[in-house]
Amino acid sequence: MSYTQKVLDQLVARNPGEPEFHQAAKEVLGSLELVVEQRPEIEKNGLLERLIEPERQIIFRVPWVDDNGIVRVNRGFRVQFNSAIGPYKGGLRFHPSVNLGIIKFLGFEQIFKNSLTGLPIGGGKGGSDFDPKGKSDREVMAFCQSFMNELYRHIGADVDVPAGDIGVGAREIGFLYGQYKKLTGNYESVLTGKGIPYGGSLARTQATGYGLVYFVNEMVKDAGKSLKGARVIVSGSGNVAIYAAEKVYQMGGTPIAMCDSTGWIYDKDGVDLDAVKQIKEVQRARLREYTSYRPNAEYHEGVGIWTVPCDIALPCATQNELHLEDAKTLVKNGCYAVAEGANMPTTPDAIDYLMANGILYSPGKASNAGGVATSALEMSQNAMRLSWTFDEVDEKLHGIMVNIYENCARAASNYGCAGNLMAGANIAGFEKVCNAMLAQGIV
Ligand code: NDP
Ligand code: 2IT
Repeated sequence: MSYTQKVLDQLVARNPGEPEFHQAAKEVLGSLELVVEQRPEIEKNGLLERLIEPERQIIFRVPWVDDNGIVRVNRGFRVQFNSAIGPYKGGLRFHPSVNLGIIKFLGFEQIFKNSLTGLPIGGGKGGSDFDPKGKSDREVMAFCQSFMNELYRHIGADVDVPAGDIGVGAREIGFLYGQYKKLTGNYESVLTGKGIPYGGSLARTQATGYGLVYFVNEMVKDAGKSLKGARVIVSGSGNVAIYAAEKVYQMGGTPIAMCDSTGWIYDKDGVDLDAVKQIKEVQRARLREYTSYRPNAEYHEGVGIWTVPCDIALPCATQNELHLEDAKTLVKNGCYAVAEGANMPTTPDAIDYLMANGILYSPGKASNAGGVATSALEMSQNAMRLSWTFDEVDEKLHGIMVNIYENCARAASNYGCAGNLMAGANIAGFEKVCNAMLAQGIV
């Protein structure tokens, strides 16, 4: 049995009930077969066994009081996965589906993503099963303060720097930051995605979505295609989806469908992003409101967004949202590229199908890395006590995404699987972490 398979079997046996973590690990280790064959020092140093085991996992109680005076208790997580190349870095997710396995899959992916950015950040992730939907601002603040009452002792500007993810945006980061400062008295770069008046970076809000489309631009250009005139499905309607759709317009394409967790819209003339921002960012309402802004658009309850014929599909909502049947429908309808804005949105059998049918495919750890890369730029600006203009940050982001694309494409060619960006991303992301771990000894 191969070394990677042995490590994977151990992982599954020792981490029962964590299917998303198994899925993420299987994909990465599957891509590393050739690398470990060529470099025996990896097995000799137990490197993969160490890589798949988080350095530290913190699980804590988060009690808070709701607007009716009822005591509520949620569970908080922070998984500090790997600090070989820098302080732990990764978002916080607040969603009722959050559990340890989900946070571990996200933290594991984050190791390789952060490495791909070329910046000195390690991998971590955290969150809670708290559901911000339908909560008042006061309830969200009470929750965030209680969450930070425990988290603060585990994080720090040079230790671990959380940020946003699903359910955690500028509002939550503000409450978390205020409580951290209250508890420690330190005004430091302990969170990213902060508001502009208190140390946030311009273009961080846009960064994941914009970065995704910069990446797609490189990928389709290499295949002799263009975003100009492309009809694009962007699933989700949160932070990543909105700014991916905005950049698609800027590059000459048209986003025609978006969704939330209750339904999807199809607007054949192009989605009205001002309406989507108003509904999702300002009102925090459901996307079904969209037809009151655009009466000619369609709204459908439930799943089905992938049935809309398109040239390019950008899954930007959540894990395992694009299944084999969806992949078949996309291919049948003439879609030629699928690029992930979300983390692990495409199921493994759907990825296989897309690649087998010659569809351009990019994994989230490469194409959505612009968000965390810009978080690292926020850390740099904070450390220097200055702030760059929007254009300065955006230009750096663009350069980083072009680099990531080139590095993934090159790694794939070097290992005999040209065009396979999934393998390329896993290998290129792994190499830097691997070399740092080897240099630092058995720790
Ligand atoms: P948001 O909370 O801003 O938005 C999430 C969006 O996805 C919402 O529209 C939400 O709908 C929708 N959604 C969530 N679950 C489902 C579901 N089961 N089916 C359909 N739609 C769903 O989160 P982000 O935009 O920040 O994150 C989206 C994805 O991108 C996640 O996978 C995240 O890990 C990843 N990511 C985020 C980065 C960032 O910088 N924010 C960076 C890199 C990756 P509803 O409004 O109904 O909840
Ligand atoms: O998945 C991700 O890369 C994020 N949610 C962003 C993490 C960050 O630290 O900006």
